[in-house]
Amino acid sequence: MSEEISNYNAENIQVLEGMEAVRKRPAMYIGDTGERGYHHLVYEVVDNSIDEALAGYCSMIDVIINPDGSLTVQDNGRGIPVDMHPTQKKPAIEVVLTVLHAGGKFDGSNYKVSGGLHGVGVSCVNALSEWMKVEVKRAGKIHRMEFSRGLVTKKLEVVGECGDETGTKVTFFPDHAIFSCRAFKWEILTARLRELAFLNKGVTIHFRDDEGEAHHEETFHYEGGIDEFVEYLNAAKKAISPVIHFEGSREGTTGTVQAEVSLQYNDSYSTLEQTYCNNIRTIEGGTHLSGFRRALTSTINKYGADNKLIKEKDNLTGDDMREGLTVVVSVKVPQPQFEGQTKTKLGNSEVDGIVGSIVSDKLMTFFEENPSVAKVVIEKTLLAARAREAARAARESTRRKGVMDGLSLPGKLKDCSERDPAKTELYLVEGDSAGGSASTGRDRATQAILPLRGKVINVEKARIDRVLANSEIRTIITAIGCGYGEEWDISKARYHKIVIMTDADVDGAHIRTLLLTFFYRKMPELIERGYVYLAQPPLYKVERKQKSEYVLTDGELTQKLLTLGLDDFEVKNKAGETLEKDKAKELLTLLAEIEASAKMVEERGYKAEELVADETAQGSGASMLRKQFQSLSAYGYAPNDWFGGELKKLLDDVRAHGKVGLTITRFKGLGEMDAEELYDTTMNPEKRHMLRVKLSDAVEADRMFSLLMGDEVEPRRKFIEENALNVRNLDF
Ligand code: 28F
Repeated sequence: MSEEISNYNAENIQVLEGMEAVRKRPAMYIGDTGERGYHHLVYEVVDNSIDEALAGYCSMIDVIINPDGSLTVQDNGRGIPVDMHPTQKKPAIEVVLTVLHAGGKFDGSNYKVSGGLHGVGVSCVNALSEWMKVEVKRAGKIHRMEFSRGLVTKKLEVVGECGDETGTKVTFFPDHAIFSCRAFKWEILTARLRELAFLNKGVTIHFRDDEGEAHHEETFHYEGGIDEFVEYLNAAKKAISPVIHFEGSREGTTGTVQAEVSLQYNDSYSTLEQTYCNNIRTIEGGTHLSGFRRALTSTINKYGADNKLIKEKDNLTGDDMREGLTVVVSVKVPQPQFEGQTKTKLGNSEVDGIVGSIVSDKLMTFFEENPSVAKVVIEKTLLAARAREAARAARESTRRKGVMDGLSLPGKLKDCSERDPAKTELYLVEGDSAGGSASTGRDRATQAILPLRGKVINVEKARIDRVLANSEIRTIITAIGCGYGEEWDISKARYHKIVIMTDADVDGAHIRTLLLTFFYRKMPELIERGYVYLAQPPLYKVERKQKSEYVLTDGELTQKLLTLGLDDFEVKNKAGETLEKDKAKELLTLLAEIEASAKMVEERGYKAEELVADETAQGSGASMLRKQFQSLSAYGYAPNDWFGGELKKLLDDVRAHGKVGLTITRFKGLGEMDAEELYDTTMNPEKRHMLRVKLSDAVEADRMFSLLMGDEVEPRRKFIEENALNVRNLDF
């Protein structure tokens, strides 16, 4: 008894209180207990390995999603010390893993951020994990400790020898009693691991997913660091300058401030600025960005004036100089101050001057040594300025004619009577006939209709003056009411829901994509605030004995018909045993999916049967088919039961049985529904299924739009080639 009591000394109570504090208010430490917080756990552990790499002791980091859903991070650093901690009277490894914020910077340079979301330390991950196992290789021995919800369940012990190998391995399983998220997502982790590899040149991060059936694997390693990051961001754009790289460091008030900038101009009209502090993405910008922008503007103006490329009257703006610019700014700041709504704005005022002086010195030198590049950049800037002036002139003149300003709305807008934008919705409807039905069927108090006749311009490839020359675009700008460019003011939005309503066919998809490109490139704040929606009109109407139902997608129709078809239908497995209802439904759904995959690979000129037989066949179609036939084996069936026709016949019979007594109408377009149907299925707030457009990852979104909408044909073809097979359209 006395032993236990003495164990509960001050340190242990501090640990207990710390763990308890984290588990009581987890969102305070990791942001939220949803998907973001769940993945934030991984970044906390990986950051320790990155710090060990920054200190120069680690070159390889492995991240593995394990089959049981736990996640392992392993590095080949020095290994967390296992000797007794001088003051805490327990091994250093236990201190690092159980005392809040105990990690800190190991080699004195305190770039690790404290407080807020960034750098809460691996002890928080421990507190929020159902279990955690840590293995350290150090001084020839393998040491291990285990924890549950932050508390020691297995004391430190030597479990083996490791020769001269060193490193740290942490495996953890998040506590599902705390998190609503249930699994790690490949796309989320790859985006951040790739970003970390770009930001820490030379580090190798190997990522493997052993849980999903897809068995993803990818290695990130960039000797070129953020230069390669800029190339990656510009992959689908046409470069018009080389990648220009600056770096330097200056003494700040809290230690050395390091700054690194890579930039490249491309022929697009958009600007991409990715800024980081201590590897943290500063989405809201801050003093490193303002320093960069100021230096870019002053250097271009100075070089342009000295070399007679710019005249006084050109009055160029910063925006003009950033048209077509992709830039990555990465600074390392001891004790950074994060401000702003989401604590992602760098506040240290001295960083502005430090970045500014590094960039202006080195950019001026670059221009002087590369006059042809300087000329290209300045000419592009001048064109941007002229286009901006032309747009402003056009706006002025139309304002004088009273067409564009808020007072007189475009004729074809069928506005609603409600004035509070929080209650009103604007439907951008493809075509006059659908526009007519929508206008007839709508709720006139809260729903406005704007029929779109012509094609919307592809803004990815057009400068501001040509964008505003497009009448559809002008009408949309006027209807929304926020103005444009320099005059943009989100508080003037006349609706807080802008709904894109197009046909479910290829033309509809194209118009929808053009509108999304316009909003993403020219009115991003509408998307950031969640004002933009996609209407989901039904694809089918299913009628049976005077009762009619609307079905949104092919997949849903498949499920409905399988349920109906299986009603009194006996399905057996290979061994001849009758399958109970939901097993039978699972099998038939699998057969429908196999049919769709086989059809898709055959459309691409492959023979499905050969792909399945050839273990080495690459490509998403082959791996999908192999996976599906693996699932089929659970029912005792083999591929030739499908290719031989037996299972295909079963699927056809169940389908036919499901359709008995049904009338299935496929809607070719919105115009085929009458006003009441269109309202009831797609606009009625009680029954509709609208999708809200949100930007999960700005880096990927920018790449996607330039890939799909940009000028470069080859990258687009490659992207579609790789991703087309993931498009699921179960034809029934
Ligand atoms: C998979 C996660 O956590 N790697 C880590 C080290 C290395 C040291 C360290 C970590 C010193 C006393 C605070 C080793 N030798 N990967 C990791 N690698 N922590 S975490 O030291 C902890 C500090 O407590 C380390 C010499 N100095 C530092």
